Amino acid sequence: MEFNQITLEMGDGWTLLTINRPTVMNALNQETLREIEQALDQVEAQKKTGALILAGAGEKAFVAGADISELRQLQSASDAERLASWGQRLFSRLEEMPIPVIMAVNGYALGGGFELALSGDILLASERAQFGLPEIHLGVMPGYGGTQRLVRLVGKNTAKYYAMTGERMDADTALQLGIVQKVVPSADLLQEAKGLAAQLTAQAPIALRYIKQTINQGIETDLRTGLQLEASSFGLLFHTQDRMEGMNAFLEKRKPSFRGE
Ligand code: CO8
Repeated sequence: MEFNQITLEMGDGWTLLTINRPTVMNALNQETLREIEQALDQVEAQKKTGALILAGAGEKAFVAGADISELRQLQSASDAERLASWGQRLFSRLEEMPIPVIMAVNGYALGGGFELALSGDILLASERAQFGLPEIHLGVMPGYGGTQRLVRLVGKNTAKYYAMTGERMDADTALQLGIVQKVVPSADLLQEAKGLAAQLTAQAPIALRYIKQTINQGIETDLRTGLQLEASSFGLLFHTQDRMEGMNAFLEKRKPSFRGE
């Protein structure tokens, strides 16, 4: 499939989706949202995609938010609500994908761009990355999940601080707050992301999927229910051939070869 606003590249153990609108800092217009949806359809249709990496084209931005020129033209509250709900559905779909999703944040991740990054499983940031929720400066608020996902990572008042002031944070601050898992030199970012994707791809895929699902669902529930969920997922993994392979490989002192079965 031909895309105008994104590129999609598949390699050994990784798929790289790049938002490709560098002249507007990779801002998300509706065509870009649609193309990301179509790209996810393609990724999900492939059997062996490994991990998905999202990145922004160019030197300066991951994604600098929703496209403000498009937002300005929205005519009504219901148009704005519809667009917010669409973006939220898309980001939730990313968050719930059955494969790991790595966000490679090379520069500005602002507004909808920060919200997009927050829907990933693992965030790698270049030293130049800047995160923020500047919607308040436009007289609005986060609409693609920022008020909900950031608070779950950093707590109530820190989330309020960033959403209410619009202040940006640098990569090291995002690392300290637990938003980002690793900060790397800009030149190494994509290589690092592909290396991590390959590392995850070598793990047992069903176990990876259950880990992701159990953490995602567990954080939305109470501890007792979360623990039940964990026990039941743990039990289900004992039906897989990969668990025999993993345990046999350990006892036979060799590397496991997982097949996702
Ligand atoms: N939308 C549209 N165009 C943008 C955006 C954007 N979000 N960000 C940058 N651009 C454009 C600029 O207008 C400029 O275009 P031109 O060259 O034609 O003048 C070009 O990109 C380069 O930008 P700058 O000249 O501003 O570059 P700087 O290096 O000086 O600054 C910044 C870079 C800091 C990223 C700056 O461009 C900026 O502050 N951008 C806007 C950031 C922002 O406010 N983001 C939040 C947007 S709102 C949002 O994301 C809401 C999400 C929820 C939506 C819910 C649905 C309704």
